[in-house]
Amino acid sequence: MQTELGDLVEITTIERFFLLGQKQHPEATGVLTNLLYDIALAGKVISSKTNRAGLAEILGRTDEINIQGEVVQKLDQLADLVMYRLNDHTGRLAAMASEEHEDLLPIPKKFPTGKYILLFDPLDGSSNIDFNMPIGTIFAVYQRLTPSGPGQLVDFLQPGRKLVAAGYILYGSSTMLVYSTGEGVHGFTLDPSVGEFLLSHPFIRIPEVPAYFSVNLGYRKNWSEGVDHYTDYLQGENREIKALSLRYVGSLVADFHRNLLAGGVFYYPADTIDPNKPQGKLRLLYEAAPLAFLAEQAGGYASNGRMSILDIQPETLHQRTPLFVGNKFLVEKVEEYIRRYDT
Ligand code: FDP
Repeated sequence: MQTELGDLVEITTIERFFLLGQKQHPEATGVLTNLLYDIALAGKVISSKTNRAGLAEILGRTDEINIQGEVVQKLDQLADLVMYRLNDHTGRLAAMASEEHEDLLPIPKKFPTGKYILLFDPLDGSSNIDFNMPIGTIFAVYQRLTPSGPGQLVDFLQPGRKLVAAGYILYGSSTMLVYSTGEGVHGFTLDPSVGEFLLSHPFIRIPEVPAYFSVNLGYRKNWSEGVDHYTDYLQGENREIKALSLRYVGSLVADFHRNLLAGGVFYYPADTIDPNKPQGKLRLLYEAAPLAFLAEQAGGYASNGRMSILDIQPETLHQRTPLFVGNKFLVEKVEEYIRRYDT
């Protein structure tokens, strides 16, 4: 009995943890804390829908094509709507942007606007949905730049350095929420029996000795010389490092999460596959910047091969970028290779 009570005392819910964080900042108004809690709630709703996807017969494709030219999954639409609806009326946001929509998502006129803006990729890795593999939601929060009224495009075109908070919810063998507000990276696991995220991974640091590299090797012949040589380096060919093991789920959140906990590097380089996508596939604002923020907070680094992802000034809402993210020395190494081999 005593042990059970002892265990209970050790339990830190996500709400309690957010509040503890807020207390460190006497100037805080609680708006960000509540916004994070709204996002966590959206994560719980999406998690429950994701787990029941097969049962509820909501798997499968719709006929719609999104602005990235990809077929929209039903679960994508659902996650997108949940994120929007749980955040549209709270008065905490000036506007939102979703990877699924070409334009900004305004706050309905009947609701007040607030001081933050939220970007999200509602269901990343959605080509994995039909195969019961991990998928995730990525989110990014910035302070608005315009003084008041509905949020404008300029509020969204901010470099990752300006992020106030970022994180993801991973729907895997368990559901986890991992986030940072610039004071370390913290992970919570959803306990389905109590319906709450509980602190399971406080102050995550990327292990110094990396274990994995994660990349779609199937595209190798379409990469630059620098990235090709870098891949040899990761495989220990010049004996500078011990060969890393390859793991690639093809779900960015899952691949990132594994390397965050085990050490390693994920990359999706520029390639020559599609002349319309010379910068690779991933989006700067919805995917690369929030994960770069988390990586740096965990002692790692993210680059586009030439500069820090967090220093890139976005020009458009949906711009793409090559991404190399993980252990700092591994990501700096690719910058070295690209400088040496790619003009
Ligand atoms: P998906 O198309 O399944 O949504 O950016 C989307 C993403 O998945 C990432 O989650 C993933 O890392 C990447 O694309 C996988 O792309 P490839 O299939 O080209 O490897």
